[in-house]
Amino acid sequence: MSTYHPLTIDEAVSLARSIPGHFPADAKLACKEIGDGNLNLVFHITDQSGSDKSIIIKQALPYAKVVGESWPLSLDRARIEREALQLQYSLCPGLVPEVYAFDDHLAITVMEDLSDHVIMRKGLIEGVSYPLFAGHIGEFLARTLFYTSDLAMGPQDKKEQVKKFINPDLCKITEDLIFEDPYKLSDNNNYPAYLEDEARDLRENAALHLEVALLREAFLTRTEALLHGDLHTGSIFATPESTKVIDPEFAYYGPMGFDIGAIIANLLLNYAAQPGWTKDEAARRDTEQRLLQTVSDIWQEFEARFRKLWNEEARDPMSGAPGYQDVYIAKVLRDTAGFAGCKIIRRIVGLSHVADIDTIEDEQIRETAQRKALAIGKLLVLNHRSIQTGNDIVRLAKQASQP
Ligand code: SR1
Ligand code: MG
Repeated sequence: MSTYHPLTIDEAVSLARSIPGHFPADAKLACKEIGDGNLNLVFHITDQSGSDKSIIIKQALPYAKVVGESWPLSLDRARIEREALQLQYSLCPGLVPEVYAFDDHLAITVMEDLSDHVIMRKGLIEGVSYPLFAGHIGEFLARTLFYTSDLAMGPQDKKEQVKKFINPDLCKITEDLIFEDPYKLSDNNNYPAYLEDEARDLRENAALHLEVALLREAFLTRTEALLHGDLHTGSIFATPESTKVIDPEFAYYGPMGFDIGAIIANLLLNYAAQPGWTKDEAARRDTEQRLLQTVSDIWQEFEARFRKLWNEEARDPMSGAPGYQDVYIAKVLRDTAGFAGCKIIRRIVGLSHVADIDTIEDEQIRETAQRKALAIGKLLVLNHRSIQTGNDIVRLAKQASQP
């Protein structure tokens, strides 16, 4: 049995060589550690002798890289991530990388290299448009959420699956960074002095605290489906034609709207950041409109597919009860809006930000984008319980953007 230690570059190359049937025996392998996330090492291994074969080896570190060894994290998250990837691949093979091998003792997953794709956050910042994205992510969300829920699984099998995806360390990160820290004084928070008025409002706004408490309760208690758990645009590799969802290390059983809200939040963060990236006013308005349309399309694509799966595949004996589907979907939509709001707020004042906003060079434009994002986030959280259509989310985003 291998004992856990962070792999060296040479060890990563040997491991790559040992994967049956992947690289030719005489391959000249090159390896780079390319992890730019918060929690893991990522080795990119390529064959320099012309076979065009390549792989990714991802290894969990026993602590959060972004903070250091003072923030320990369980290595079991690598097993959880790998099992979630395999399950998601079985449900959506075109939308998830293939797992080739793994070693749970070393907290390692060997998987398909997607470097012909670009991290979607980077693509969006560069102005790339993704016309097929709403359909792709709607498909991913509908299938992964439906097939892992009580609607599609027998209650016994589902509970067995819930056990496998208990993920306390990673859930604690979410609980702290999304549902707690932004609403109190915390060393984890990170925002410029000029946003102190906004931060104070987040700490003192009682109406906001009630809505966040309700959303937090849903996150803590509702085992609706196996979530990706961190579905932001940095967890998606994309081209205009293709979408691949990666990094489900935060996977756990929770409320469906948490995943849908995550992706919508990140599109809205990019929307708020547009004045920093698209200088021509007409082009900027087009891009903003396209982003808002994508938000609305994602909900529609999800809802249409989820309803179809429900009508054709549901095994829950009560799933045909008149009105049940509509009530269920209305709840998922309200959660989607509320979680989207929470996720926007944390990316402005919390520990971990987004490049869409933080890398805007002009401080005045950056500040305006931050304030716009916070206004959108707060409106979504405060109004989430009265959201009735996907377009209501877009309406609130536009309303928050009025000067
Ligand atoms: C300490 S980890 C900070 C953030 O990075 C991940 O992508 C999650 O969003 C987490 O909240
Ligand atoms: Mg990640």
